[in-house]
Amino acid sequence: MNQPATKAQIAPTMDAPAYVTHARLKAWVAEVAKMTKPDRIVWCDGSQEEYDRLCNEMVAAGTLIRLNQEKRPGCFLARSDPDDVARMEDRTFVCSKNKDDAGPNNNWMAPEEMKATMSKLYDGCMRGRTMYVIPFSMGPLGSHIAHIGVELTDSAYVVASMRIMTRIGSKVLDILGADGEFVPCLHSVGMPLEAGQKDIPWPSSKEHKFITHFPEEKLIWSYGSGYGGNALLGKKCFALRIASIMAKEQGWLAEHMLILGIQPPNGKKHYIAAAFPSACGKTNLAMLVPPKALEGWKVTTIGEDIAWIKPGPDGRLYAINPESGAFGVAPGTSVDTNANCLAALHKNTIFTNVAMTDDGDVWWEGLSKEAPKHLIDWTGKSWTPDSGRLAAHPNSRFTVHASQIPCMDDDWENPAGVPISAFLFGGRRTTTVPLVTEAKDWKHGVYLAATMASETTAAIVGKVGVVRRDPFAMLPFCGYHFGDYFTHWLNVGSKVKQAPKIFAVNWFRRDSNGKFMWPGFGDNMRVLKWVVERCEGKSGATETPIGNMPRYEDMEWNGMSSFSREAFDELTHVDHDAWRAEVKDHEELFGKLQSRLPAEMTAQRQALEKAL
Ligand code: O2Y
Ligand code: MN
Repeated sequence: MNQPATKAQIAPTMDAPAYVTHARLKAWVAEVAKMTKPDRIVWCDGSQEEYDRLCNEMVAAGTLIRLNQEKRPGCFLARSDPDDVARMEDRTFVCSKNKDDAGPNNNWMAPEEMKATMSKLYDGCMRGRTMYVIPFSMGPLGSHIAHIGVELTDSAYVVASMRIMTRIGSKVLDILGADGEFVPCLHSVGMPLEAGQKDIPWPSSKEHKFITHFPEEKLIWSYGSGYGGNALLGKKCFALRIASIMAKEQGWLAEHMLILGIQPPNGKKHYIAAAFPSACGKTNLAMLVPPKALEGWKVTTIGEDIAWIKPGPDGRLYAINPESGAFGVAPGTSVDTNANCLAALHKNTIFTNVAMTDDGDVWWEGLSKEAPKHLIDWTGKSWTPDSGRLAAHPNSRFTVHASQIPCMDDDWENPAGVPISAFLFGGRRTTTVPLVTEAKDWKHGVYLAATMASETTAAIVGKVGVVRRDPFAMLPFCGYHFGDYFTHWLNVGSKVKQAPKIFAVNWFRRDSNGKFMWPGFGDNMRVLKWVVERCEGKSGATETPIGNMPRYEDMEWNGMSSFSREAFDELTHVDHDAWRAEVKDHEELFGKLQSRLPAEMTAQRQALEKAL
């Protein structure tokens, strides 16, 4: 007997809008819909109307809270599930056909096995929900350095965030045409709604979480989390893990780097790309305000998290920011630490897991010296300063469009990219690593970057404050074997005509009392000035076993005259015993990568050992 179909039984329309001409894309969307069984499919056009409609729907559903529109026009607050607050490195996999290709730096599972496991989870996972199709461009539309992806997701929060973080919608389909290349990205929060089941503000699977990459197919599958890099698949999954593989195959670089412009007074502008592990103040450095005493020096921002870098026709390396927004850590952001960023957050910003004031504004630790007398904390509970817990989650975030950041460089959307003069590599190191070291040459620079380490922070799930080797700040993001990655960097340097200079920095060294030895923030400009002058062959340095370093007289001390020569000597001191232990640790890292470690890295290590 024929039963009347319930809503949940009605097959979603498989038909793409008439303007979609890409047969492979339409077939993939239909195939995913058949597996995930959404109630409806929405092709995102990327318009303001669409964004507003989704935000209104999310407010009605309790996913977003509209903030005080006088204080923060166009701003919203999202509170995630308390178990879904950060990237999950232990649930992130690179599923290459050959296990060795993923390297010891990645979790691995055979692609068929992972697909079998996840296909079961995906089966019917979008029941009761909408599947959104988000065509997106990583990089300025039509740039020869940019690449296109399409994300299928059942999260409206992801759509709204992707519209800030990337260029999305119909204009991307125009570029894709009928048969352009795109990276397919599938995401589900992993919580189907059975007939009549009420939704919750932040759906995410309690039991199963996977963030997976298939290098040979250039395919991304993510399941179970709605948060940040786990769900906005253009960011870490595509722009770093998959793009790093594409970059190796095609002869370019996809890096975890900010890009900033430095304009000396009456001088030529230089662009510097800088790699730092998660939550090491990258956003602050990218938007640095130079101290008043360095009059005439200007800093502008191209990007604050990721750089795609390709060789240009003149033999230099050119970089774009593949993103169009910032998904930055809120705690610690203040008018003192990052005035540019704070200014950007006054409108059209999605805040996630920060605290809310009684008048519908936002607050987080570090925003003001004194906390408000009463707040609603990131979990939605009443909070007072004596509550004994943080009001904002330490990994709470803002999502803001780059165009709102006052210090964006005029060329931040230049499709040709900007030429890179220097690479900086930095970590959070309490001891041993001096303020700044210049590599002797490209190969030595690759060694410095390959052996960098940092103390872990709240950006990832796990232990905080543990020193871990984080080569190129890419440990969680390199989509293939680190040994091959070092080889790729060595190759790029040998091919370009004008390789950028390479520097290592550490803003976080402490003295024997545990006090930071360097003020950081705006005063980092003094280091950048020395870097730029070294690029121009203008400033001096002294040679040490670990590289070239500025002498006291090579640095600009105007406005900071109380910083003594002795303090600088301590900050740049090379403790040979500590460095010998450091080299042992390099050896341990290299031991893990032995099967594919380029001989040059061993040669560099031996040379350093000898010099010490
Ligand atoms: O992606 C997340 O969920 C948080 S981690 C993050 C966010 C923005 C930029 N960088 C990072 C990072 O971990 O490096
Ligand atoms: Mn990052």
